Amino acid sequence: MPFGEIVCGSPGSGKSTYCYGKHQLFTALKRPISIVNLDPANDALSYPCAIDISSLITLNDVMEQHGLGPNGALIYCMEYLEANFDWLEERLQELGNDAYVLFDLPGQVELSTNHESVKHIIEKLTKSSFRLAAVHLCDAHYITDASKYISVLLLSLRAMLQLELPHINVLSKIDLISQYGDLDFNLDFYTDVQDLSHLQNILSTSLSPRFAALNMAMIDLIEDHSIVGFETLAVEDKNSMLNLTHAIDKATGYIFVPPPKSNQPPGTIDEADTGPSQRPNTYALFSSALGPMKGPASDVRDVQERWIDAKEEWDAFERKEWRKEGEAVRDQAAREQAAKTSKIRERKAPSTTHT
Ligand SMILES: Nc1nc2c(ncn2[C@@H]2O[C@H](COP(=O)(O)OP(=O)(O)OP(=O)(O)O)[C@@H](O)[C@H]2O)c(=O)[nH]1
Ligand SMILES: [Mg+2]
Repeated sequence: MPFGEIVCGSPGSGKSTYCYGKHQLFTALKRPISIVNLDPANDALSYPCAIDISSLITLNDVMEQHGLGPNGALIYCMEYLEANFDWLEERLQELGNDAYVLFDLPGQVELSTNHESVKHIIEKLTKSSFRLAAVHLCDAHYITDASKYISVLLLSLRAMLQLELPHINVLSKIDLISQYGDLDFNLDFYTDVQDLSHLQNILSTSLSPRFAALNMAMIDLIEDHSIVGFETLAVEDKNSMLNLTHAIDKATGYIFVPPPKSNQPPGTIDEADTGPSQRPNTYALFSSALGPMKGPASDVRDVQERWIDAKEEWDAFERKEWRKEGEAVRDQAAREQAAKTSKIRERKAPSTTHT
């Protein structure tokens, strides 16, 4: 059964970068992964792309032929894809039953909040046995402003209601958050969507009373449904990517069974007790849907410490670790080179004694 993620969110929230980061991570973990580009305006793809909507239709052609602007043309492209779903289905079938597919959507939010084409495409994918989760990226800097945070909550809620999939909201680019000044609350207030009435004081000082009241009414609505929460993401941070992967695997029920000879992280299980073909499978259970969330970045307080409270110290620590790793790689390369040179000398030795 193929699994996948519908990667959606506002323009520039980091969707394509996330797809590329996940491709690199999964390739290193030997997990299957394919990316489908569904953004017809994405003409400089940064990642290896298995299926590209541009092979079916391009934004420029639609703009020229139908006299549309870029946004209208994009909607047309999505409707065209929906009408030609068999084109997509045929290519997805070629990826096989074990495929794990990321669908990189365009940034126009209406595609995941009110326009029907993406919803219908998802329904068709689900019918064709895909197990999908929606991964909705929101730029983390919005949480630095109370009223923008409310907009993000509403947008996330709207996308959840529209797409009707297991839904993971993500505050992306969390590594940049400290650039935007101090947060009014700890990060877990925003990720867990805790008692939002605390926002009231901030809103009443920054907005006219009428709009503050409107915001409070929207807060009540969000709290009544209490279904919005957020993961965090810093795409270049391996722990952050692994933690998000775990949350998504939990949502879809995906269990990864690595190839029999692959290594598992040290200390996962007692290697002496299990044969090689059993080992990775046991690890797979621990590391996927059934396993508890654990490890660095699995607790939002760790994320707060890494990117907000002690960012400079952690940055300095990581630089030091990278330097050490770099030196170890250089030393290893020098040792290998020295070993090679001495072997060559040994091989050459008999001919020099003859001369
Ligand atoms: N620091 C940092 N920058 C990021 C991260 N994710 C994305 N970016 C940057 O954000 C910018 C936009 O990223 P994209 O991946 O193009 O965003 P997108 O959502 O695909 O954009 P559209 O397709 O135009 O909607 C790029 O400059 C990325 O390098 C992150 O986790 N941390
Ligand atoms: Mg993109």
